[in-house]
Amino acid sequence: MRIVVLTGAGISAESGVPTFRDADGLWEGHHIEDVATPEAYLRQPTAVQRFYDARRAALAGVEPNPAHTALARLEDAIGDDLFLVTQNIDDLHERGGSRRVHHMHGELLKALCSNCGCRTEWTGDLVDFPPCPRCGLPELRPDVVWFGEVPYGMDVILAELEQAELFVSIGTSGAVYPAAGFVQVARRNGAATLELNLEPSEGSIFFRQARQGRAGDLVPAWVDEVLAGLIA
Ligand code: BV8
Ligand code: ZN
Repeated sequence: MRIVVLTGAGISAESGVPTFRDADGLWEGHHIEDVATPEAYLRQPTAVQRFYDARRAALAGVEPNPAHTALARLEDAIGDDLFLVTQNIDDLHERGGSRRVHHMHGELLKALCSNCGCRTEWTGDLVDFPPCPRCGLPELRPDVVWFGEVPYGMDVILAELEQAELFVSIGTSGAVYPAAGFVQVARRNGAATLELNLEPSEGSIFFRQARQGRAGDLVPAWVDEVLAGLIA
């Protein structure tokens, strides 16, 4: 069975990564949508770099939780029949053991050069605008997709959604597009749909099945069911 799993900030909440809903979506009094935009970066590059430097540094203090490791177990069992796409820019899926993770909104641990397009692993700060390892210009920005920018690999994601027999959404509020529209694409292609979330999301009505609770409980239980089904 081909399964597409979409995750959001809720899957990392129990690891201690704040969700966008937490703190009412504010960062230092800024609406996140105001900080996470190309316009904000042009207007106040240092503030935006500090926003991401703080989130990058915080990764050292968090660990994957049972929801992350359960998805890695599922990948071990069904291999490429699982397509894991995340809106999260943290590295907890990979540290939880997942090998194939599609970061549609980018990754905190990568830097992108606005001048030459070079993409490089990055663990430190960018607020001092260090030189790009390829072109040498101080044009490195966080390798994340800001509001108004095109998410990464939409063609790959849409192709996977077209072949999915089951679409599962975990820990997302369904407030941000195009991710919030994936359930409709999957349904149009005849897939079964399941939402695992603390509360009904904005798109909950589009899911055939929805279970409320903490991802750390719901995801391992759901994966056990799937694996049992495989054995049955
Ligand atoms: C684009 C990276 C064109 C940076 C992010 C008007 C109508 C519709 C759309 C738009 C519109 N105006 C503008 C748009 C488009 C815009 C958009 O959707 N805006 C919203 C605000 C209306 N989208 C864009 O700009 C996108 N680009 O559209 O380009 C295009 C389109 C299609 C094809 C080609 C081109 C780009 C959007 C990406 C922006 N970057 N992140 C960064 O991280 O700083 S978005 C960011 O916010 C996240 O990545 C994520 O996507 C979103 C936050 O949502 P969630 O992850 O769901 O988190 P949230 O806190 O909201 O919810 C957490 C959920 O978990 C809750 O439901 C909670 O109940 C649950 N939960 C909590 N704890 C637990 C739990 N569940 C289980 N267990 C728990 N323990
Ligand atoms: Zn460069």
